[in-house]
This record gives sequence, structure tokens and C-alpha cells, in this order.
Amino acid sequence: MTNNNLENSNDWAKKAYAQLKQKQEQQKIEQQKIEQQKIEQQKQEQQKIEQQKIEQQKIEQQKQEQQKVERLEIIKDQDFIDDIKPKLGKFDEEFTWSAMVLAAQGKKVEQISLDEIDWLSRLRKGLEETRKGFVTELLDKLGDDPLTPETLDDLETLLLRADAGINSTDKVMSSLRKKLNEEVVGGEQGIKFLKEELISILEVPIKKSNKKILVPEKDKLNIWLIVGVNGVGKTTTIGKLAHLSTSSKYKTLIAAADTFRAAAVEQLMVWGERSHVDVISNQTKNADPASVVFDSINSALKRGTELLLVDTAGRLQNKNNLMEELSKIRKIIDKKVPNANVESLLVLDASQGQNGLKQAKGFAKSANLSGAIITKLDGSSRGGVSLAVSLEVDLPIRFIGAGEGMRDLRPFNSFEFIEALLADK
Ligand SMILES: Nc1nc2c(ncn2[C@@H]2O[C@H](COP(=O)(O)OP(=O)(O)O)[C@@H](O)[C@H]2O)c(=O)[nH]1
Ligand SMILES: [Mg+2]
Repeated sequence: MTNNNLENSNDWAKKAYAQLKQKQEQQKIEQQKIEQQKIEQQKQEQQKIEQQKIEQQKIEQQKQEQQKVERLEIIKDQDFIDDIKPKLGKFDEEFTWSAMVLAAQGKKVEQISLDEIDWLSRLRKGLEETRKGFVTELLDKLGDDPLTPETLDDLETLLLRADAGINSTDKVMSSLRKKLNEEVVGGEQGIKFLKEELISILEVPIKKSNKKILVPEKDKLNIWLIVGVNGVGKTTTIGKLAHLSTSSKYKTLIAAADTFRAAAVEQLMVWGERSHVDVISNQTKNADPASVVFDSINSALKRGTELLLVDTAGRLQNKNNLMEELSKIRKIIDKKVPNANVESLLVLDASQGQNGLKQAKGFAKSANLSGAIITKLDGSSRGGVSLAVSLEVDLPIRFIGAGEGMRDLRPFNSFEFIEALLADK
């Protein structure tokens, strides 16, 4: 980036910061007003209520809180009250970087939200591990000098190490080599070209699907089956999706169709409670997952649900059973609500690297997949698997998760993703 551009971006970022700060101050004053009103109301109400009633309520409350605490213990290390509202950090590198990425996407100061800045900062932090092992070395090697065949070999190793996969790496490398044969490519220009190549790999399946981002269709039943092996983050992702969905005003329902793991339903209930979404389940041991889906569709139809999120098992007695169960679920959906919009989304744990690619190939055969969700991009040094999945399994990446909190999931944006992966500061 030239100096001039950098200064403009910094100016822009400062302006954005000042506006956000002002917004925040106004919100604070309003919040205080509301709180004063609340205190007044509470006083009046308290006077009205008889002593006996107060005591009864207390006992009820204690009971409920006890239950809540018990449930919350299932999901560890989470301060979800803290998690609900984004906070504005200092005017630091993270902030400047996030503002610059948004500006580069053509967003104006008044169009950005605190939430966007906050998410980009967290995504950048999340991908720090991948970046450390990849970009820092890459930048050292490229420097300001023109690219040489030797630096390209190093780049190849780095891409493979970030789990971009052989095919994606080959594709990018042959474009770069071709370019290098035609002209002298400077370091900065090389990075720009590399970013464009990587983005184009991620964009191929997205363009093919004709849906830039995956959103439920309003006033219609949308069913999203969430599949994947054990522990990749299916249940957590459903919790986050439920939050995203209700915040976007979709009528949402969750089906607890992982009946194989006893704790799975309980874990979903906690997430349901957090996002105020009902969970349809069958608590009897070894209940039939397909019948839970059947019941959930009935409820969804009765309630006018717009998005039904279906949690599924990651492991049954064996792999064949798992695939059979998934196709049974799919058949029930297709038979019962043939007009519903059905998505079958594979959850992959970024930290599992190339193993994720194997899983994707395995599920693609029998689970009729329409997209992928990459989780655990925080703390993983292998974010590159997204490229391999896009190129080799032809699956559009739909969401990415970078953390265990409710807000740590976002619709996938290839530009943001590659910028975060290759951020150079
Ligand atoms: N750090 C991190 N942990 C995650 C993320 N998503 C899920 N997890 C954790 O991964 C573990 C398994 O998640 P779970 O949703 O139960 O996986 P499932 O078996 O596929 O349903 C839990 O401890 C989650 O908190 C993520 O994006 N980042
Ligand atoms: Mg689960």
C-alpha cells in the first residue's frame, strides 16, 4: 500500500472511530435514562405486590437460577453476558486494520457497525497462528525485491504447510510462475496477485451456487442439516446460528437429532436458552433421530418457523450407519416438506487440517452436501483447509467460526478471510 493510501485509510479509520465513539456516548445516555425509568417502575411495582407473593417469587427464582447454573456448567469458560454486546477496543492496530478492510470493500463510514469492526478484529486475532507461520516468513522471503524462482519454491512450501492442499497450491503456483515468466513481479505486487488467486479459488463454488451468502428465505421453511464427525463443533455452530438467525428476525427452531450422545440434547438446550430458541427433542434413550426430525417439522409447520436447524450425530456404531441415518433424515424431509429449502452443511474443524479434506470427501458422497462451515479458526495454524475444500470438493464455505462465544460465527467472506490470513502487520 502506498503512503498516501495508508494516510487516507488512517484518516478514514479515525473518522470511523470518532463516529462510533459518539454513537456509543449517545447510547450510554439513553441507557442511563432507561435504567432510571426502570428503577422508578420497579419501586411502584414492589409496593403493590404483597409480602407473601414476594417470598413465593424468591423461592421460584432461586429454583430457576439453580437450574440455569447447572446447565451452564456444561459449557465451560464462557461469560456469555459479556459476550452479547460488542465492546469498542482502543484505537489500535486491530481497529485500524478492520476499518481498512471495510473501506477496501467500498463501505462508507456511516455504513459500518461496531459489530463488524469487532468481528474483523477477532478474526484477525484468530488467524494469527496461521499468519505467524505463513505470512511473516513469506514477507521476509519476498521482501521488496522482485520474485525469483527460489522465492516461489519457498512460497509453495508455506502454502502446503498452511494446509492449502496440493491442488490449490499447484494452481496458485502455476499462475504465479506464468506471471513471472511474462514480467518482473515486485514483492508487493506478488502478494496482491497471490491474494487475488486465493480469493478466486474460494469464490468458484460460491459463484456456482448463485448465492453470494447463505440466508434463509423469508416466509418459507428453510431446513439446515448440520453434519460432520464428532467434536468438530456442530452443536456449538447450531447455537451460534440460532443467535444469528433470531437477531436477524427469523422464526427459528432447533431439532436435537443427535440422539446418540446423551449430553448432546442438554448442550443444545443451553444454547437454545441463550438465543431464545425452542429445542425439539426426544429424551428417551436411543430415540430415532429421523423421528425427532419428523416431530420438529410438524412443530415448524405449526409455528410458521422460517429456519429449522437440525443437529445430527457425528458417530454411530460405524460409518455406514451414520451415512444411512443421514440419508434417512433427508428422505423424511424431502417426503414431508418437498418445497422446503434444504441445505446440508458440513462442519469442519480447521485445526484438523488435511483430515478435514478427507472428511469432506467422505461426506460429500452420501450426505448430499451443499456447503461447508469451518470452525476453530481461532488458535489454528491451518486455516488453509478452506482452500482445499473449495477447490477439491467444490463446496462453498458458508460460515466461519472463530471462538466458542455466541457471536463468534459469521457468514463467510473470501475477501475478509484472505485479508485476515495474509494481514501484513
Ligand atoms: N476454540 C474454538 N472452539 C470451538 C469452536 N467451535 C466449537 N468449539 C469447541 O469444540 C468442542 C466440540 O464442540 P461441539 O459443538 O460439541 O462439537 P460436535 O461434537 O460436532 O457437536 C467444544 O468444546 C466447543 O466449545 C470454535 O470456533 N473455536
Ligand atoms: Mg454435538
